[in-house]
Amino acid sequence: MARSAILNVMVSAATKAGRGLVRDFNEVENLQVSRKGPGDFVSLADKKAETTIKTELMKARPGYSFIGEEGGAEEGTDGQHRWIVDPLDGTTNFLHGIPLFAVSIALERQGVLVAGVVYNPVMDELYVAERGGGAFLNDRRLRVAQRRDFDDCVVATGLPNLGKGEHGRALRELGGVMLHAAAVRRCGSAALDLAWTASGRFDAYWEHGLQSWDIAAGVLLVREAGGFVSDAKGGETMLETGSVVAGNERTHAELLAHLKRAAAAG
Ligand code: 2AM
Ligand code: CA
Repeated sequence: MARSAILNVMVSAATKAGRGLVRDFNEVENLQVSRKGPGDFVSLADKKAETTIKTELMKARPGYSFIGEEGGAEEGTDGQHRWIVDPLDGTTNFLHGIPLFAVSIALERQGVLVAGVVYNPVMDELYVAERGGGAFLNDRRLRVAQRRDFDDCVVATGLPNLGKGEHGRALRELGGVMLHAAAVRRCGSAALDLAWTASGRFDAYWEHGLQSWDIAAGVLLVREAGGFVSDAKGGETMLETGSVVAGNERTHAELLAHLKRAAAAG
């Protein structure tokens, strides 16, 4: 596939940051036994990755706005474009030596997602999408899963951590979906959950309580793989509400219906 110049910049930033994260990830294994634990080290790894990405992106497009998990928002002079960056999605996994984490970079133009990159550096899986240009995994074109029967479907979700989010709602929804899906998975990286939905590994996915940088790139990946993505009400406010529901036309609709039923039961 022919990548645009701007997508090449995003890929280069994501892979560079990803290589650094893998080096630090290998260190985390050694730190697990130390009294202080790897917490501080991980937040440093996170910040380093964001700096790498921001430097690369700002060098290529100095006027664009930037919002990243670590650095907060920065208003650019351009007024049209915004980078939405999560340098390390799946921080808890990273901290525990679980090799499921990713770099996520999205580009918005006038509020519309136009390019997205999700990179899993341990598996060396690079997911890219451009609006209208399709979604790809390491240059292979992606298509969401085509399963139609929900009882054949593997459905992914994310659950709120201790002290965060709405545990009751999560349990009600999980209970509702478990009655209908073949299996449920919970992997701990929203960016990868969406990338894996785009690639057809997951038939559908939902989660609440997310930030725009967790999902911006992944939302475009799913759409460009022919999938459907919405917020919890079927609307378009995923980045604002932090709720996301994704799948193919059919699994997305059925998952939404199960979630609405669970909400009504609450
Ligand atoms: P993070 O790893 O960058 O924190 C896990 O279910 C997903 O939720 C991850 O993508 C995680 O991103 C994201 N997330 C966002 N806000 C979170 C929070 N307050 N607590 C836990 N996970 C959060
Ligand atoms: Ca994140």
